[in-house]
Amino acid sequence: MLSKRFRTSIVTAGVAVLALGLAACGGSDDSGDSASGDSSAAAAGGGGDAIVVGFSQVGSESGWRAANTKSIQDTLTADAGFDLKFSDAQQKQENQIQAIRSYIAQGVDYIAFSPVVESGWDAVLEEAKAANIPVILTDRAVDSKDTSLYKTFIGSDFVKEGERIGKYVSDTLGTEPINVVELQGTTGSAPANDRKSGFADAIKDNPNVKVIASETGNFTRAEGKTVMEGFLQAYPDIDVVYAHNDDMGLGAIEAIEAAGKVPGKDIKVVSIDGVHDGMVALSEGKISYIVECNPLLGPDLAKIITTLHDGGTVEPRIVTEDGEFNQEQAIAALPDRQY
Ligand code: GYE
Repeated sequence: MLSKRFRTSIVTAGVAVLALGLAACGGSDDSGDSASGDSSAAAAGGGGDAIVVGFSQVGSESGWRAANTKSIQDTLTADAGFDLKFSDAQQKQENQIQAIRSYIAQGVDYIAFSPVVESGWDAVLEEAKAANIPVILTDRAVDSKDTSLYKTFIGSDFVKEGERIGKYVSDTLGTEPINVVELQGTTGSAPANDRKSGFADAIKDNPNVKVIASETGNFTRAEGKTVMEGFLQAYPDIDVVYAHNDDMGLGAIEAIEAAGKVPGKDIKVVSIDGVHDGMVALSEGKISYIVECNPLLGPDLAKIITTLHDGGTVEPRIVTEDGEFNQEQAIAALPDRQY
């Protein structure tokens, strides 16, 4: 019961943050230029014309990504007034750059994308700006210094996610000396960089918690399993696996079981996301703790685009709210989970 109330308040808070983000800047000017207005063909029509949105997705590496894609495709529909062009970059930056260039060439009204890595976007974003096509970052950040290259960045605070899981590890598991291995997300991606640094920061004052190895598993179950197999061979004394997402944690569980050990007992697993399979593993005690990362960004993205289309402006950073779960809370939450 308690956990249900907790969830409700999180959802409410998430909506409030977004509402504030959109409403607070109705008349004000963010650092962007006037790109949202005149160049878009659909804006001139006044009614009826679909808003053309080009969306470049990272790939289909995880359960989180599948839920995120579904949310975007289910929301930006023809019925809702959108013409969505969607492409999957298969975790390759060059594919995303190519997709964005093609959206620019097609003269779409808006470009949205979830950047696979943080760096290397300035040139293509400048091309979008020169073509007067507003860009919206969803889920992951870019490290571009010129923030006028995009209208807003909507998504979770990944540093905070890393801190929250680090606090759990330090406070709950780190009451005695523990050896931690870390499965990092895609190298150079915002969630991998931030979840690593947030975690490191949260455990730094606890001398019991030692990270003995840290490698990328590229956010996939298969690579999480392979990297964990290597860790198990190299280190006989692993106490905790910190996986940057549930899928890599689930891969690690397969490796732990194949090595004849019991996940949740011999080796504890903690992860980030809260996707269905992760929550099931948590409810079974195979994962010990999950910090949530909400993938359902479609409705917020639609709201941002319609706000811009109506001539409004949006906050440059919109943070989605996330919960966290132990076993009991996972059991209570599972029946109502949307992903
Ligand atoms: O945690 C992971 C996915 O960018 C927040 O990407 C997203 C991450 C998510 O592959 O499962």
